Amino acid sequence: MEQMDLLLTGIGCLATPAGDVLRSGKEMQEIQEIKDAAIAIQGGRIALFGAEADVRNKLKGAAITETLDAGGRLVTPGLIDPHTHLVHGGSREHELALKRSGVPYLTILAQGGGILSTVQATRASSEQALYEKAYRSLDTMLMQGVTTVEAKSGYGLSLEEELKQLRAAKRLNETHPVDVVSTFMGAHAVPSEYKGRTDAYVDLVCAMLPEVAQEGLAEFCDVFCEQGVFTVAQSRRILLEGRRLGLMPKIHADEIEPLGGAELAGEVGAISAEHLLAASDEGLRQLAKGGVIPVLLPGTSFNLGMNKHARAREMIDTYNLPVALSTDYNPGSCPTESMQLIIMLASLNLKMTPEEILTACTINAANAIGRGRQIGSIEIGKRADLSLFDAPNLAYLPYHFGINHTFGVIKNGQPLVWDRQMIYAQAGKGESVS
Ligand code: IZC
Ligand code: ZN
Repeated sequence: MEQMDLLLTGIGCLATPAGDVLRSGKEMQEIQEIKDAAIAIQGGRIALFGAEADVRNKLKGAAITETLDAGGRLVTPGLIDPHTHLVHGGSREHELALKRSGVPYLTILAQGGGILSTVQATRASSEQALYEKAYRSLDTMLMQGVTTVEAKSGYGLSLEEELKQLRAAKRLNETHPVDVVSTFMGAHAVPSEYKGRTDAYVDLVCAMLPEVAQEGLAEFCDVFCEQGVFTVAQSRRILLEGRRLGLMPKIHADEIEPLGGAELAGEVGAISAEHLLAASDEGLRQLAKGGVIPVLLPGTSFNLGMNKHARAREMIDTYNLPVALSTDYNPGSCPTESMQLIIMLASLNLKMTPEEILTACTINAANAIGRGRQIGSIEIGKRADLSLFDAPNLAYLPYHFGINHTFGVIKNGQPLVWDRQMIYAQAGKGESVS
């Protein structure tokens, strides 16, 4: 312990999942809480943490480059958002009145709006414009305490246009301090030029996969398996072909209709299955059997005005599943970058406890994007990704709602946000947008 880059002192409450690996069922409730704590960081990683008196004792004689006082605040692992449609052109507020008058999400899509409206706007945007728009969203996420996000393509729906979105995401990962993990989702909708010829479009998606894989532009392959979009058989074809080429399957499953997406997730060994509002009992059993992580998106059901919610309590209590949470940030069904809103909705509508919610937004979210060994908990050797909240304890986050609690964010040991101000211009990975 001869030298430390950063010592974070004065932590009123340090809260982290108690284990550094995926947490299932009852384990989700197990949170390690340390009062009056400190964290020592070296080389971007957590070197030491615990009660401040103990940490200081162990550091006796060590040179400490910088010390920051957390001022008695709550410190958690950096939040992780494992399901977003980050990179896209335009917005869809023109559909708001239609939506509020009761026209269903899938009807708007079938009429050529919804996702297809964003496809038009994305195709009309340059890679640079997509990059700049998403960069600002990443800033918003960072200010919410988020340090890693997953980003899906799926608004290009042709090889070139999908690659454009994926390249923008790759550059975001290289230049924005928030880490961006990419998913190819060519099977997000059937583009209008393939209307009525879904199987031909599935052929095209399968033909896109080799280039996506060879260029290393995505780690995962996702499909919107839903009534009127892609069937279970079509989804299976795409996910298996992706898997063969090294892209791990993910699936938008049983969001609106119980098609059997959850069962398919278990069958193909998907890393995660998303939404699951309509998943059957058998589907939930197959998730548990296949080791699939259910990623729940309560912002989407909230914003679509659905009075139905994913069965989080049963998933945790009965099926012993490792639930994760995410925003689903997208311009249609969930236009918000706010993980803190999701934390509130997970409490209100999914009846998850504050401890389960933290687990779902950190270690389980990390595992849903294949990063469970590097991030998602405060453990010696893990990356020093930390969020500081103006809150006395964990339960305060879902309790005091509608505001941003984030006081500070540390990423790879670098303070990016402090005293509610973005300070990362000097600390970022490289170039900034302007
Ligand atoms: O743009 O509507 N559900 N895909 C599946 C979405 C929502 C995103 C969108
Ligand atoms: Zn989605």
